[in-house]
Amino acid sequence: MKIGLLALSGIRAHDPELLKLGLTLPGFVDRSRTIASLPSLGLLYLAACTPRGHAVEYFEAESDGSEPAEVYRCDLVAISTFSAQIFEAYAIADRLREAGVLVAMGGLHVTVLPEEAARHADYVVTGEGDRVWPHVVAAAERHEPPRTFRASDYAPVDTADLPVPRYDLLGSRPYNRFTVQTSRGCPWRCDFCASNVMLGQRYRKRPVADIIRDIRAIQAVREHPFIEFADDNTFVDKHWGKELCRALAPLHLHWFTETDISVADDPELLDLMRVAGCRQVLIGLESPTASALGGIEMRADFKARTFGRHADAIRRIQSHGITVNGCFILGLDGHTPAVFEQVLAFGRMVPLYDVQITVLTAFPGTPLHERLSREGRIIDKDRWDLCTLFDVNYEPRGMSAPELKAGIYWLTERLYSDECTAFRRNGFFKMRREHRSVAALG
Ligand code: B12
Repeated sequence: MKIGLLALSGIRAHDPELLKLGLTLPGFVDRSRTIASLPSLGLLYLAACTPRGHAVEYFEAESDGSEPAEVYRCDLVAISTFSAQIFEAYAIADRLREAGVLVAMGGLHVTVLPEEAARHADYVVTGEGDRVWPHVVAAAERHEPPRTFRASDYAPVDTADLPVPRYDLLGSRPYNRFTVQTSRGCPWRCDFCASNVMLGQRYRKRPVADIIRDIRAIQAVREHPFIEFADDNTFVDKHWGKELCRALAPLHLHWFTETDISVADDPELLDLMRVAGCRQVLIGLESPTASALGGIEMRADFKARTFGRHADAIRRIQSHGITVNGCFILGLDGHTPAVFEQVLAFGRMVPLYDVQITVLTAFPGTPLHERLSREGRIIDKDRWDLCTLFDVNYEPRGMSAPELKAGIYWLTERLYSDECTAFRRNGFFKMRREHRSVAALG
């Protein structure tokens, strides 16, 4: 068979006011451009798990949501789904099926809503696709009738036995970053987190040698790749994290990852990360006030417990030459309209190199979605396309939805202003210089 893998990448946001502001604010737009073009690692894994004897090709949907003409030459097309692009994905799937092409859908969104997806796809897959995919391919070969495959019905995925994602299929597409997974899952259970729906399983690290093997496969197709670790929380295990950094150092890479604030507690790890090429860590600070954090992380109240250490932890990480992208969620139940001033004050006091503000978003399958639905606080039910992290689609508790939107516009203009950005960037360079002088004296 000829199998097509179809990714729908890019960034999504609908609020016209925010888009207008975004277009005029350099800091904001630069970041969007940087992250918008990443290949779909999930599909590259599927390619690697495809049984021999089939031709596999990777495609990206066009920026207007249409599919490239070549996918119609495939016998089977695999589509990977996120909520924000799900209606575009369903429309493409409908067109393909009408033209006689078999369609398989998997990924985060359809894992939560397989019945919805089954109206648009021949084969729907819930959970991690690695083990299930060969069975889907076999079903398509035999033209079996539509059905849903659940990863939980197959042997669990062993992260110590993952193949090399088929980076070679990306050809010369202009990706500015390549994704690699070092681990799957996160020990924390934040009520808003959309990744957890996939990862009902425990936090699983990969063997360091496999990670290096995968990076070498990227280097074989791109000379100086910037690596983005597509993890939920990379440095949970500090001992393993150090081993990983020691192995990365000789590769002379630059990389980015998402992790939690506890990396700041281990200066040796921070040193090793810098030497290994870590350029930025993205950390969910979530709120500039402690009161709004209570209960958000449902296992051990991690976010509330670590709140008091944020400013100091950011200083420690950045003084090691690693920039921090601190993320705030606006509209948590504990937030009042004062939160916008409070985030700005934090941004003017603690020089985060990058700062990200997003709207509280009820992704399907999350405890947050369940709670807001129960409380009748979702504004447009089933508008998954609004799950962008930038569009307001719920009634906040401590303010009205229009107040939340207005506050975000107000904060966006100020937080990403030239003046505020310069303060944050200069602050980072100053911290790094001071740390170097102290280290030199020591
Ligand atoms: C890299 C990344 C991106 C890249 C994606 C590149 C791409 N083409 O895929 C970019 C930067 C483009 C991106 C954009 C966005 N992202 Co993003 N992103 C991630 C991130 C950090 C890693 C994803 C990843 O690579 N995972 C590793 C792979 C191996 O896992 P996977 O994709 O789940 O694939 C496995 C299974 O799902 C399954 N599978 C997947 N697809 C298929 C298909 C078939 C047929 C089968 C059988 C199986 C299968 O098998 C795979 C292997 O086990 C996640 C966080 C996370 N940890 O997941 C957020 C995340 C996916 N993003 C998120 C969001 C909100 C967005 C944006 C809406 C942001 C915005 N405003 O624009 C956009 C949406 C883009 C879009 N077009 O819809 C949310 C999505 C939640 C949801 N329910 O949709 C996440 C979970 C972050 C979060 N916690 O909130 N993102």
